[in-house]
Amino acid sequence: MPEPGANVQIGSGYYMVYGFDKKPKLGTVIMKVDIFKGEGERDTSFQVKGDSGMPSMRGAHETGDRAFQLSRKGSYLLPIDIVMPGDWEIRLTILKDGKVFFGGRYNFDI
Ligand SMILES: [Cu+2]
Repeated sequence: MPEPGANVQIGSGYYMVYGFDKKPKLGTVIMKVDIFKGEGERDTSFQVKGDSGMPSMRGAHETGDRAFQLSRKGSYLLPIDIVMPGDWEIRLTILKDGKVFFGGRYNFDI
């Protein structure tokens, strides 16, 4: 996926923007996903899931798919535990009506 903060097209007529409550570092960071349709009308009818881990230590820290929770403001939120320095990856899946709408990954180093 492009860097956090960019508009990411996730299908015909929809885009999302993702980011973090702080620059990812050791500890817990909250990942935030906002989904919009058309010209920027927020859409909260999706399901968002995230799996995280270290590509260089496949299987060591994988969380498996976990569901983002919808906040009162309509953002999808998921806490992610960064437990050691190194290469990290977050795999994002966005579903609508139970069908995969978008899949992407974000890689970063701590
Ligand atoms: Cu590790």
